[in-house]
Amino acid sequence: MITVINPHHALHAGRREMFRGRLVDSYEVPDRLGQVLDELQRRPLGAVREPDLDDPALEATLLRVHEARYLKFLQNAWHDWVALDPANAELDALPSVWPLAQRHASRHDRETTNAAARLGHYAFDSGTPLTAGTWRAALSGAACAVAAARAVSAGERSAFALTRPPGHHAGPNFYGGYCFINNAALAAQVLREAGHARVAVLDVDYHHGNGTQTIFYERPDVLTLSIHGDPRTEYPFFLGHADERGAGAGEGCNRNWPLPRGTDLATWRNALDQALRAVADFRATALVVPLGVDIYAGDPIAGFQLRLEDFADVGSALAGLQLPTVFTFEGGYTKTHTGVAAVNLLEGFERAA
Ligand code: OKP
Ligand code: ZN
Repeated sequence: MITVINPHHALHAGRREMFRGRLVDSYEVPDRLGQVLDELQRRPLGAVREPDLDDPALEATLLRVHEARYLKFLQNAWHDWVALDPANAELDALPSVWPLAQRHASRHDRETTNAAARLGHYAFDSGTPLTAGTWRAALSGAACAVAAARAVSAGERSAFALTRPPGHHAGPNFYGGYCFINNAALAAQVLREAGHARVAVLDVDYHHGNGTQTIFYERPDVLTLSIHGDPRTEYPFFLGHADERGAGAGEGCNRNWPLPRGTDLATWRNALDQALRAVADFRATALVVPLGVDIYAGDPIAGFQLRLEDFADVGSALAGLQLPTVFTFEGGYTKTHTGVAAVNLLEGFERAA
């Protein structure tokens, strides 16, 4: 398995996020990636490369997944935030006002010119700090996902896009949940364009992959599956129910397995087996796995009960599909076990592949 690492990930280092009425220290910190890299150096799985950052094809791929207006917003958001008030340079950008969805309550077709208010047009939470280096870090991360997918379409059995910020909560025109650009969706899109007629995305992060689901909701060529904490009680709350099955041409091409807080390996594995069957029934020829290891029992912001020794079994079950596979690094927030959990899963995959 090759690993494509984001050399600029640390340019994105949010300081504080809003959580239930207070600003708390960011959970999504550069050390998360450092932990995975350290563990990969202890237990190597293959070559670790950097992506080509001036790949001329990257922009076209980005535009297949995200709206041009959204990407422009992201690219300029920090500059506009500081232009509003030079003192903002010392502060992470967080939204604090949103257009309402209720009937007649707000215009959605007009974008405010106030840079602070504009954040509310694109962000779905106030827990996702946007910083001076966010765009560069996220763009380099996108290059990692694209490079990993290209390697796999060129014949590698598997590749790991080791990048942050994560991506699975980012939609066609929205950010949130620490995510700005949807790396898993980019990987799926690249695999499609490389000739894989049907691609499956199987999201194992604790949190529903709402961004990925939204991006592909009406597409019949990408099957999106997510196993996650039940949105009735768990973030991101407003999507991820079992009855969301896709729409239009994509009807039947989305499946969700919401599970209660406290779910242990046995129940979680049962959902995984159903998801694996769905991938096989779809006759996917390539697989993308948004790899969130916040399903680990020790995670500080999640609620499943998988133990570190369970992760290898998850990896080997994924390998059982025998598909070219791209992993993208998503959640996982412990200060000490994020690397072990991730590499346990990847090693389990490699051993069984
Ligand atoms: C991103 B990914 C903690 C509140 C949780 C957002 C969680 C985003 C998870 N203070 N806020 O799916 O791991
Ligand atoms: Zn998560």
